[in-house]
Amino acid sequence: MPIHNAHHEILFHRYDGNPILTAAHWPYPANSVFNPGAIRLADGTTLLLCRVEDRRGHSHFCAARSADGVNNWQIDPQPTMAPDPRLHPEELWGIEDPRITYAAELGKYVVVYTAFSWGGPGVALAMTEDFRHFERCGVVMSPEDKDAALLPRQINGRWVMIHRPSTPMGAHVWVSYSPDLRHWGDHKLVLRARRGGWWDANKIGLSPPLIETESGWLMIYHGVRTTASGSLYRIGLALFDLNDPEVCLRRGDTWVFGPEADYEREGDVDNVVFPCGFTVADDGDTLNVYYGAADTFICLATASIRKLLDWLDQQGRSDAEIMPLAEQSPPAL
Ligand code: BMA
Repeated sequence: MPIHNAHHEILFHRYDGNPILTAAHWPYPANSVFNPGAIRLADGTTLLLCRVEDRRGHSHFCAARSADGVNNWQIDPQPTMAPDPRLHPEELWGIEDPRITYAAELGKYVVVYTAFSWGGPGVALAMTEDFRHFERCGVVMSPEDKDAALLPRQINGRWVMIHRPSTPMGAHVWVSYSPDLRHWGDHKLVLRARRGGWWDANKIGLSPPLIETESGWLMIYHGVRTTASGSLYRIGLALFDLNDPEVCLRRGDTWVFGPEADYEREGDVDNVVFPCGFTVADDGDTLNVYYGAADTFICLATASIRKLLDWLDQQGRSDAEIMPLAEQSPPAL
């Protein structure tokens, strides 16, 4: 018996062969593989920088390469980037959830990831040209902060980072700027978690890096709903001004992708879909979204960028329309 009501537009299509990568594929012992960063290399190869969790509970990164982004993954025989707590104490309990951006101005890939330190999870940054050697810049956003990615180019002479600090006021999405990728400032809150019963109440975060489109920077973000039986991680959409990523042009009210398949419903952490990477196919419109399912598997879903933008155009509202509602205080007792 089908359990999911289909009276909503289906924007993301799961690949039939999901999950595409599991710990069973790994050439060395691993507990789980999930939340991969993704990028297409110059020769068209898709590279996934997979988060691999070992049986201590600590994560590292391992690269998997495929010509078509779906099959025949060549997995590095050893960890590609392992935590290095001796030189980088911030990586004491592992490195997690990489987001990759190609910075053409530098001719380098920039990997922004969560470094799990004694002080909590913070945002760290490393650069690479080949996904074999990594130049670490250390912590760029101190704990507690995660879900960060760099924009692919400078805006008005500054690098731009989207990230998600957590405070007692909730976990919201911020933007920060840097002249050199090392010193960050001019922090601004750009997308607030809603409150109350919303699917994206209290805690949201960037999922993959922002996607540059004609209409603006398309953001795929996750919202976390806390329920009596745990958290539900779902995905929503927002759009930001191309020249000023502080300006939210549209935001959808409903989630567009959430845990439904068995491999998303059940795993080490049930009911999680968590994309950290995307690639765009040669047609310039098909988005391949790589996501962690239930903190256990790596899966693929596709979407049309045009349809996502159309949906935001029709169903989305501007920040000014949404936020007064989110700001409403609870009624006085
Ligand atoms: C988030 C991140 C993700 C993880 C998710 C669900 O806070 O830590 O790495 O996939 O929780 O456990």
